[in-house]
Amino acid sequence: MTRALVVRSDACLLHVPGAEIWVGVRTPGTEVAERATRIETALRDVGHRVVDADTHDDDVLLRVHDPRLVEHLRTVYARWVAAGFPDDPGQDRVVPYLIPSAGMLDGLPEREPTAVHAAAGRWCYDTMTLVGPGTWEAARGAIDVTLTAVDAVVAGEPLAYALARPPGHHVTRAAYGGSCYLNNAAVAAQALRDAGHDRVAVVDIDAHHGNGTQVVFYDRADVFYGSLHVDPGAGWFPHYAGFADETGRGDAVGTNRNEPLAEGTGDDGWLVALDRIASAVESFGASALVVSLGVDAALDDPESPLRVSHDGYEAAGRRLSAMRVPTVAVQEGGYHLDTLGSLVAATLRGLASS
Ligand code: SP5
Ligand code: ZN
Repeated sequence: MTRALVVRSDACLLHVPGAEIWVGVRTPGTEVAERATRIETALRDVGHRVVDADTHDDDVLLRVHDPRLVEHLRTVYARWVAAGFPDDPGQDRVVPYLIPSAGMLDGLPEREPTAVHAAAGRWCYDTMTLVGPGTWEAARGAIDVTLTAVDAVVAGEPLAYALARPPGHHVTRAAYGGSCYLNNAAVAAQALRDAGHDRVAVVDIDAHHGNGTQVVFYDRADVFYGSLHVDPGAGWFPHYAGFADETGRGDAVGTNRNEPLAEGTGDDGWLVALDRIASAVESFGASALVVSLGVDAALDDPESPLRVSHDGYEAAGRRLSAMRVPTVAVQEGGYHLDTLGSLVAATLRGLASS
């Protein structure tokens, strides 16, 4: 079997979500550090080469994200602590209480709020994505992991896997959420563009629609985004994006492709949808590929109902490897600790097959 280059970082373990506030209830966080250690162990066990990330500057990051979002994430936890929230009212994580909606503002300018508890909702769109003491270091470390994987592919490696954590595909240019803080896959795609690939594709096989990556590139005819995911119209996160009629804007119409899938779809339907996306990418003519590799579509995953098997993930990897373009796979979701390592290994086995 061909080995992939796996890039990891200790920094990615520093984010401890602590909790997710769901419908107002504090529930245990699902995007835990053990996800990354389980995946790393599984990939070492099957003989992949594992390297530590190199540090990278903010250049590509600031081409994908609003600099104010990046500055907010860099500083908000210290501001939260300085304002005393861990003691009064007893909240040790940054969590919004007011998120300004388009309807609230009705065209008024979106101001920069003075209070940190208001700023918490200026840049975050849900209550599930808390910021704690190591969140910034981990999210920024995931960018270093991702850019190191891109460097390897640009230097001639056919397949590099970024063991990025926290994940990223729900982050837009200026708003984070969905257990994500910085959009690793979007940064990978932009870095591949900057390295001279004229057309880059992102194929997102996470169970959820990557609304962040979609909108980052929605007006861009040079980056194709394709996703298969559980139908947001059937009541699934991210609820407001991921519909089949979202195809891109302006001269980018046709460079966005969504395949929303019914609950319980299983391997066959999932792979047919992936094949449609892969064929669209081949017509687009991408010379480099980013795979948003979430394994939460799997049978046992607690966060989605798509019921995809290990064989399904391996077959998905094979279909994508048949494109025969340099590939950066970036970790997204996947929450069932006992199987997510073997699911990632199965996908990489497929991705490394041609
Ligand atoms: C990267 C990724 O896979 N993000 C997925 C975020 C979707 N979270 C939606 C959560 C919906 C409510 N789940 C209840 C769990 C309560 N802890
Ligand atoms: Zn997901």
